[in-house]
Amino acid sequence: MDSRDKVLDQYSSKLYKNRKEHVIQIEDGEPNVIAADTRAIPGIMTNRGCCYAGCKGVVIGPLKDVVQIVHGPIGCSYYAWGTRRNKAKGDENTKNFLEYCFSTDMQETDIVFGGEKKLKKAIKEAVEIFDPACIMIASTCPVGLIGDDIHAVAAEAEEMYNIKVVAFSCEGYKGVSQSGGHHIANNGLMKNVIGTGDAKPVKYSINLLGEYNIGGDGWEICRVLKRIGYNIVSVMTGDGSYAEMKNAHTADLNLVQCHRSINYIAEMLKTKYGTEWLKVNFIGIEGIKQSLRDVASFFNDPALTAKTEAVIADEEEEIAVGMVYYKSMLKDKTAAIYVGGSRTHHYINLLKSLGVEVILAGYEFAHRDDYEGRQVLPLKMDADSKNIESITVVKDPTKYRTFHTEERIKELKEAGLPIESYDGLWADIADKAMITDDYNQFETEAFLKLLKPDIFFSGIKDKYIVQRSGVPSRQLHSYDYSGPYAGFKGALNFARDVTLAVNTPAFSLVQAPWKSEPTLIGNLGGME
Ligand code: CFM
Repeated sequence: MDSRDKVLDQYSSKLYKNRKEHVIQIEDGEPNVIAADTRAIPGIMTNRGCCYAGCKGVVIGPLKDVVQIVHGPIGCSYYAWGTRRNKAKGDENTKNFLEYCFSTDMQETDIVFGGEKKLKKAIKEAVEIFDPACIMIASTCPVGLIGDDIHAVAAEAEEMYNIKVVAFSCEGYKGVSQSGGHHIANNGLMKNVIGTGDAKPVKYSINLLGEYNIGGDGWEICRVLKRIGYNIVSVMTGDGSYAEMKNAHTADLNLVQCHRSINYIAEMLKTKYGTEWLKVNFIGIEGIKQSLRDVASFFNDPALTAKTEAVIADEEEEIAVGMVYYKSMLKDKTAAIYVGGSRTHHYINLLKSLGVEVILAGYEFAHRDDYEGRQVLPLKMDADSKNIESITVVKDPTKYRTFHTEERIKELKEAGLPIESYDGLWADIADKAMITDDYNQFETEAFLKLLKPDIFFSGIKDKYIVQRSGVPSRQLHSYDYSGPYAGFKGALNFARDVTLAVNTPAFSLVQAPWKSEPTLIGNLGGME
């Protein structure tokens, strides 16, 4: 029996039928179809978050100059407060509200009699105290259940205070994971923010999409892009702002880092404003180099191309000695990576360049296109995906502008530039790797025992369980207070952290408690 069967065999037949579609072992050259973006099974400890987490926590959360009011009981706000390391800095022109936690603190009486009054009061207070240019409202489960009309409240407040007020109906129960919240956030930003600014286009301008500045990743990527000579119009949304995002439609090109959370905006920007998008990966040396070269090929200016090569050579040289050392310390190691919907793929490349092979990988909430590539699109709609609003945009009559002609784009695509394309995880995962979609605690532990990776990359939920069983772990959602991990310098930070984790003697001294102690103690009928 192989590892996959050994794990799945422990399920009841009903569970087996469901999970067998979500757990596959990669076979080189095979289509490798996987089931994804379906409901988690009640009772199974899934690692997913909710729709509100995807909207407020992930996509709109990092917008620093926006007062974000969570309309719901206080627990939802507290949970979202400062738990994701999306760093941001304010300056003399940009306010930064990220350290605050705004909530309407709904109580039972509000649930019974309605919470709109409380929301209006919260907006009034926020305007009086903080004077923001934009307020965003994110609703949590009870709001959807009792039917507060947050959109009407937003429209009224917008008029009353003459500021932008955008409401997101991202109740936690919508959709099957936080992925639905990404989509709702993308729609809201597209309808209400992007395209409302009046800045003029600047030369070689770029939006960086799906980069949330975890541990300072976005700052490091922008440093390199600016060194080459690009103008960053907006970053969506790490260290991002309402002020910048309004003018995102003026960029020449969109770079998509996290495909899962923001591909909707990338597509809509193309349709509405004519901006092409390129899939990039700024994690891992080969990925960064390829991405920078792809961007240079898009602009096709000899001076920019030469500067790209000079910056690559310079940045690479700076980290070369360190990378050789860390590579020697990590030779022939194996890893498992379980993250949300994008990072698993991004980090394979970086680990490969350090000589580490990923043998076990998983996503919490990715869709089939994140695994198999966008050629599987469009996917069949089911009841849950229909529950998430999907909007259609049309060409903007005045702001639509294309950088290249259609023929030129066709040529660039034929030359291999990933314009509007993404090959998914399968493009880089090793043959025989084990993949689990919507991974759960039971499978995590079972596969760790069987496959014994040298290091496990995941999040806070499983970190300590894994470490107690003797396998070192690094958090890939938050970077365990370290980072940045993106860009050239980030790769070196990552290599250092992984080397320290894998080579620390502590984990070889750990013995899982269940190996030496009984897991159940009790007595039966008075007998010991
Ligand atoms: Fe995109 Fe993200 Fe991720 Fe994600 Fe997330 Fe995240 Fe993630 Mo945690 S936007 S899909 S919803 S890269 S918060 S910064 S690390 S699960 S893999």
